This record gives sequence, structure tokens and C-alpha cells, in this order.
Amino acid sequence: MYTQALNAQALDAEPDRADPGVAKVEDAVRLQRFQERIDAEERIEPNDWMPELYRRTLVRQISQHAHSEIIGMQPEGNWITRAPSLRRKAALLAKVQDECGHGLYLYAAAETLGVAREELVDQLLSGKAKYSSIFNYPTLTWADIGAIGWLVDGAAIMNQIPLCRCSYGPYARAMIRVCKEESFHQRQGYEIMLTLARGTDEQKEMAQDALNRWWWPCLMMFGPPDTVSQHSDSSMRWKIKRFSNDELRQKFIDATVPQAHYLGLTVPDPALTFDAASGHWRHGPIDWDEFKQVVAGNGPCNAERMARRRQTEEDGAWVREAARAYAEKNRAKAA
Ligand code: FAQ
Repeated sequence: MYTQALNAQALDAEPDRADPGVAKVEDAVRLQRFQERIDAEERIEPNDWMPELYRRTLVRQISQHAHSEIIGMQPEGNWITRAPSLRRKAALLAKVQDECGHGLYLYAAAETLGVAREELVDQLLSGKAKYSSIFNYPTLTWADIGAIGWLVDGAAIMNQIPLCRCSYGPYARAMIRVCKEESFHQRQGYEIMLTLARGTDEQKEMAQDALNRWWWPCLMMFGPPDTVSQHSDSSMRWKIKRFSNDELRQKFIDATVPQAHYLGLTVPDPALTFDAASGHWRHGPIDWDEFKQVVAGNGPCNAERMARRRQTEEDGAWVREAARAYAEKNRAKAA
């Protein structure tokens, strides 16, 4: 979608680097100009000069984000055939399809940084690239579909609204549409929870159980605490990230706790207290060992998610082959 505008020559163009002293001064000047553009809230576009580390940071974050959207289709896809009504099935189908679309916009945005989609997919399939920890948890009951919409999409929106102002144009623009769709997902998830919470005792128990299982993993979605976050400082200096991991986590908690109370559900954190002086809900300790285990590939569903993804890639090989053959045939005809 964006790659037509990419001028690969401009990306490669480098000054004469025969003299390392000159090259160093030129780099320092370019870096300073680049930072001035960032500070002035100018958008960086694909053909603009950018520091290599800025480019790599974006490729890493955008591709991880894309992989998350694609792997994120699995936990909910698991419930399409078992949705309790036609209305619920239609909404869930559309939601899962939206997540796929988000993955595609994001791969396209990453491609504007001079990296091929095939390469990014290979990194995912080889286990080199990460995807969000949250998608390694199972969806055991229908209430999990409500909890994912309410909490996982809710957390995604909290993180992604500031990304609409990310300094890199193609990522920021992709986020605008993604956020609109995620807002709809969040509402449909909350409506499922509301229906269950107002239903029979058994349904209310299902809703509470889903909240119990998804709450802590959702807080982990925002990434490690600021004190150990490796990339936050540079990403905030470059206005890729506008808020730190802990700031976004706090915003999410403050927005979500009252929603849980409205549902008549209990947030599974005995230490949760409202600090009237600051106006924030203070949470208990997060189990960062669990987070590390899940990110390292040892979560409850990591192996299943990757096996499914690899199988899907294999199953789709004939489609890619056919598309290539068709393009080749058209090229030959035109020649
Ligand atoms: N899971 O230095 P930081 C969605 C890694 S989309 C796994 O703080 P950063 C929609 C991090 O990559 C959900 N790994 O990193 C949906 C880094 O490792 P690396 C995805 C994580 O980048 C809903 C290391 O830890 N959203 O839900 C996680 O500055 C429903 C150190 O961390 C995005 O990707 C994690 N949770 O901040 C779909 C949003 N957290 O790369 C379907 C864009 C951290 O050096 C159904 N991404 N790590 O090997 C971001 O905003 C950032 O990348 C953060 C992490 C905030 C996730």
C-alpha cells in the first residue's frame, strides 16, 4: 500500500565516506537535523534520511506488532464455530478478519523501511521475531472472547492511540484506522461481558473466571517496567513511543477498574487500592518471571500457536505459487 512511493536509491544514498573524519561530522549534523525535525513534530517519511537505529527500531516494533495481529487471530478464531448465536458469530468473524487486515497494513508499513515481508514472516516462523505475550494464553470459555475484546483490545487501544502520533508517517497513518476498529472490538467485548455479568450465576462465574485469567497477562502486554525497558529511552526521544510502558499500564488500570466494578466483577488483585491523592488505582506486584517465561517461548500456548502458524504458511504455499505464476504470465504477455 505504501511501497510504491519508496525510493530505494534515496535510502541508500550516502555521502562520500572516504574520509572518516568528514563522515563523522556529516553524521553528527544529519543526526542533529533529524532530531530537530522530530522535536518540531515533523513526520518522517520513507524517503527521508533517518539514523539506522531509528529504522531498525521501527522495523522491530512494527513487525512484532504485525506478527501479534496475525497470531492474535488464533485464540479468538478458536470460538467462531462455537459462538452462542448468529449475531455473535458474525461479529466475531468480522473481528478476526479485522485483526488480519491490521497485520497486513502493518507489514506494508514495515516494508516502507526497506525490508521484505517474506523476510519478516521468516523471522516469525524461525522463532527469531517476537509477538505479543498475550496471545500465548488459551481461550477456555465463551467469556474469554468477551474478556479479550474488553481487556486485550482495550490495552491495545491504550498503547496504539499515542502511536497515531508516532514520528514515522506510514506507521502513524496505519494506526488511525487500526484504532477505530479496535475501539469497536473493545465495545463488543464489553457488551459480551455485560450480558454474562447480568445473566445466570453460572454465566457471571464464567465472566469472573475470564477476568481472573486475563487481568495479569493484560498488564504484562505493556512490556517490562520502565526501569528495565531497553528501548523506551531512544523510542521516546524519537517520538516513536509517546508514553512509557508503566505510564500506559497505569492509564489502562485507571480506565478499566471502574468498568470491572460496573460489571459487578472483582479485579483479581488483593492489593488494588485507590489513591485519592493522585487519582490512580495502585496495583499489586506483577509476576515478571511469568512474563519472561512466556516471551521465551514457554507460555501455555506458544508451541501450539507457532505450529498452527507454520502449518497455515505451508497450506497457503500453493496460493503464493499460483499468484507468482499468474504475474509471470502477465509479464510475459506484456513483453
Ligand atoms: N510481549 O524495551 P521494551 C493487539 C519485548 S496488538 C512480547 O520495553 P519496546 C491487537 C520487546 O519487544 C498487541 N515481547 O520494548 C489485537 C523487547 O524485546 P526485543 C501488540 C514483549 O518495543 C487484539 C523487550 O521485551 N501491540 O493486541 C512484550 O520499547 C486482539 C524489552 O521491552 C504492539 O505490538 C510483550 N507484551 O516496548 C490483536 C504495539 N513487551 O524486541 C488480536 C506496538 C515487550 O528487544 C486480538 N508495540 N516485549 O527482542 C509497542 O508499543 C512496544 O513494542 C511495546 C514494548 C510497548 C510492546
